[in-house]
Amino acid sequence: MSITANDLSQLSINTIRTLSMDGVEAAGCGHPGTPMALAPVTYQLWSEVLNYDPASPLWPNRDRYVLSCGHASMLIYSMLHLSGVRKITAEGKLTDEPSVSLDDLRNFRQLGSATPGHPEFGHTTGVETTTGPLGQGCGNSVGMAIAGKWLAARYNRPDFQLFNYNVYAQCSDGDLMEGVACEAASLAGHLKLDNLCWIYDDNSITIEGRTKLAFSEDVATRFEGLGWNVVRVADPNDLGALSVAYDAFENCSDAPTLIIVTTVIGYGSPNKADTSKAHGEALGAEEVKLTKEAYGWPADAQFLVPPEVTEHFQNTLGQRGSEAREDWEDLFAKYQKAHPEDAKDLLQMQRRELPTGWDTEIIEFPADAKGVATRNSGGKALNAFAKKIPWLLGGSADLAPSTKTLLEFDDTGNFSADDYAGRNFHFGIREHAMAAAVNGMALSGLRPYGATFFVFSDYLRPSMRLSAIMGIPSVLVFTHDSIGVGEDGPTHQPVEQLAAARAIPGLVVIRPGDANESVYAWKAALENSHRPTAIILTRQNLPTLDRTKYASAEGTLKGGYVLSDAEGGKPDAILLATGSELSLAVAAQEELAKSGVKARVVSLPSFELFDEQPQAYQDEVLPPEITARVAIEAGVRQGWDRYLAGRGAFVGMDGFGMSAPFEQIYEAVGITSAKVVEEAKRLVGK
Ligand SMILES: Cc1ncc(C[n+]2csc(CCOP(=O)(O)OP(=O)(O)O)c2C)c(N)n1
Ligand SMILES: [Mg+2]
Repeated sequence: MSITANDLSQLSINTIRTLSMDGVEAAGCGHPGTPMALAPVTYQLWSEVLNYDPASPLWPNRDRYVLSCGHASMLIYSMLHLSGVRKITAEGKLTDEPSVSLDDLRNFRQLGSATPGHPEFGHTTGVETTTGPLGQGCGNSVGMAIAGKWLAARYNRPDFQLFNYNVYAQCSDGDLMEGVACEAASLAGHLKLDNLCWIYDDNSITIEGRTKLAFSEDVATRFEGLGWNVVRVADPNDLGALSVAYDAFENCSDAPTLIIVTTVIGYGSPNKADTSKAHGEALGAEEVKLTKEAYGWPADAQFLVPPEVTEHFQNTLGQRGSEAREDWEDLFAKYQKAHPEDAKDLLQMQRRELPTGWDTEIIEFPADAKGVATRNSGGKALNAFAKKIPWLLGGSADLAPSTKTLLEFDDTGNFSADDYAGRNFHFGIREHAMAAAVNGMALSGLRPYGATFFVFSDYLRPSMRLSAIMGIPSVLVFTHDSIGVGEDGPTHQPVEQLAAARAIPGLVVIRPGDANESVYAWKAALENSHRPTAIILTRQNLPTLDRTKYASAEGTLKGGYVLSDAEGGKPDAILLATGSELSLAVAAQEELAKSGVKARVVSLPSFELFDEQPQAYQDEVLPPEITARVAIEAGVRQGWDRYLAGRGAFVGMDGFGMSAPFEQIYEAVGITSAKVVEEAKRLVGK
């Protein structure tokens, strides 16, 4: 087929293609071939289908566009540039500047540009989620579609169709090979999310070569089996066929849609058969020239944007989007009058605020030596806060009876295909898709949580990491947090997961030491409007400390605090502990006192929160001159040394646990108050 730029569509498509080629060429790296092939698919979506106003990129009922194959980032950057999406500052101010300028395209992958190697949420306006790790965008899109359904069910009223947006995700072979996308697709099919459309770039090629090397399943049949509506487009350059496919999505009302588009990577390039050229590599000046000639493009022009093209996007996407957005704003103004409370909720959600007074009543647990598992107290805290925060919602990966994360008050309901207003989610045994969907929900203004056993945090770690990169308020509740799991044995006993979670920059990890600390752990998580939180809770009972004798659990908000000081306030030694080991420290303190060793107990539920306190406070809690320190935690030592003043001791795990009643395991691995006493005495020379 010869390509001539004889109409606006073709001109626009070739502009997307050549911009992508030029961007990758300038950077000297990137993936040019995929944007070149997908240009018509994306062009047709943006110009004819997407309800999106480039002049108001955060309009709440906008359609969401996710580029799950984030390696094709020049595609989204070209679209953002050509459609004139305006930049929103870090403070949330809409500006007249472009989100992606021509200079940004020229500076693809360079320091400070709006065009990093993979699309980054919060960095480039119009990027709805950070993608690059294949499969994640697919998972996020399911969360966004869930959020759309939930918002519609909760906030739409007769005559007020506030929410009816669609979510479109472009995905590649790699996306569909990844487990997370399959889990997410299974969930989406089950939930009949008809507002979700994935557009699959079926180009039969990945980095190592033809997909037949490793991928021979029938994707269409798989997705039909998952309950999806599957549509095929044989030629991506057939805009009519693409229109028919997008119509088929819009007309399908009981399932998500997969549009399988058969494409040829590096379309138009004379060396398109050379797969390495299309993957992770610039085409090279000569081939760029030849390809531009094949497109009927001035061979030597670079970053050429014909003014008709930007105008064309204004007249299509821009026009349609601004009308839809203005209609919506009129509707919302009326809604504010008719349903002021609901409107207030929606505005607060957009600003990531919580309802006034959400934290005025903090539940309290009375002192109790027998105590309660923090999963139970955490569940009570969650319920108490959720009563005040209508958009705090979530669920578990089939473990709610164990994670205690069910919302149990009136009007919560189960989120299902029959009731999109439910606040209790059943994610199924799909931890990874759960966390990816939770991210998508958080990106849509909700305050979502997902829950599972802590040991299975490894199954969802990539999504947890992305929540931290994006700075979004996803909450993960991890119960069964240590060898305290007991009889289930080492496969179910997290040992290295605390260190691993703490290693993720920006993720706040909180392991409360008793019931009252678990309440403040939730409070801290909810206050984290711009970063994710992992709350780590026990299966076994922990004594509820007598807070008239010990310091207030509110210290949890500072990450660490002096729970119980040595008599006279001049300790010989400091005992630091988190979670279930806090009571061991308290017992050791009493024991040490009998031998004349004055010990201070520091509860350190969150390294991250503690480390961001003023140095003076940190020194007050951990005076630098007191170097006789013992840390106690039923996990590996990694990460603890910075609190041990160079010579302190660590009482914890250096291998895996075992299957037995938990008290016996603690004895067997030597995490006991006797061991703490022994180490403290050794350090103070007694
Ligand atoms: C989880 C994950 N694994 C590996 C990679 C590295 N990677 C980038 S693109 C790619 C595969 C490219 O093939 P495909 O997904 O079909 O995209 P196409 O090249 O066809 O655009 C791989 C393995 C990645 N980005 N994410
Ligand atoms: Mg491919």
